Amino acid sequence: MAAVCRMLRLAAARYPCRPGVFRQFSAGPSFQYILVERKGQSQNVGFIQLNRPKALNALCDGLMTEINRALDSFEADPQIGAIVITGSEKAFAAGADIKEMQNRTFQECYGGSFLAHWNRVSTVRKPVIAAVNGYALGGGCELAMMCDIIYAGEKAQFGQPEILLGTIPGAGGTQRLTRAVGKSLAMEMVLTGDRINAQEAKEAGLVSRVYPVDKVVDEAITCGEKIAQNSKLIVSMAKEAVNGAFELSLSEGNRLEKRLFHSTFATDDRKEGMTAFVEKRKTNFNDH
Ligand code: CO8
Repeated sequence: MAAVCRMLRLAAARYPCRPGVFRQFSAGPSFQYILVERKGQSQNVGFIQLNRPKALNALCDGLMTEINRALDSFEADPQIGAIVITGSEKAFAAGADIKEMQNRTFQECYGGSFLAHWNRVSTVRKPVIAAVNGYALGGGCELAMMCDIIYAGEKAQFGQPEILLGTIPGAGGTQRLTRAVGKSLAMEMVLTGDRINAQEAKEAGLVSRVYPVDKVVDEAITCGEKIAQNSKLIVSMAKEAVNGAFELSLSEGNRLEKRLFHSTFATDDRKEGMTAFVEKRKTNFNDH
């Protein structure tokens, strides 16, 4: 009995958010601003839907805290191989909550590191796919850009309109947008507040695919399932290597890639992948 108690204590310490994982998939609403489910035939895609329709999914502090909680749960869940974040057909997210920000002072923002926790999406080790319909503006566009892959519905609109509110993007908009679409278009969007549509976003490299409005979420889940079939361990390494391209010089990035590539040879899954190819059979990865 003592041994069982010890095991339970160890498990609780190792996976502190496991009870939350269970609750979020049960019928009880443990989230106020988002819907959280598992999707895909093997239930291996984590699904987060922003759910503040009256405010066009404006990103209030509570909503971002809930997204972070859901991400923590999916990150800790060994069954989940990819995560999809979406909004509604009208709005992915219309930006940070302007009503919540309206009366904030510089001292509160700076002193309290206002919205510092917004970064969590970009630190998840599992791949995150944004399925964007409707408005992705300000913080909404930044949220999409923190994801690894962006799929857009035909009527999606992307923009950084903060300049029209007398402020500037504050969650990576000036940095990630510029890297994605280049200086001229990023400057135009950030300085005028003008939006681009889905097709323009695709041509500029901000999104990888455009689908009919009612197909984009399913396509994002299908992409998540495809990723989740691969070794989760190796997928994380591949994601880390690609992200190195945004942080490092070419030689440092190539060195990181080579080290990660070498590291795959320490895994069961690399051996399994190559053996399965040679034996002309399907792979059976175990994420080790
Ligand atoms: N914040 C709060 N409420 C919002 C927001 C928002 N960003 N966007 C829309 N809403 C609310 C509206 O106030 C309205 O509520 P109500 O009915 O109570 O008045 C409801 O949503 C519906 O909006 P509209 O009536 O305006 O709907 P329309 O279809 O006419 O227009 C638009 C849709 C074009 C999307 C319009 O709502 C709009 O321009 N919204 C604001 C877009 C914007 O400026 N976004 C940027 C916000 S600033 C930001 O994101 C900074 C991020 C910095 C992060 C910093 C991290 C450290």
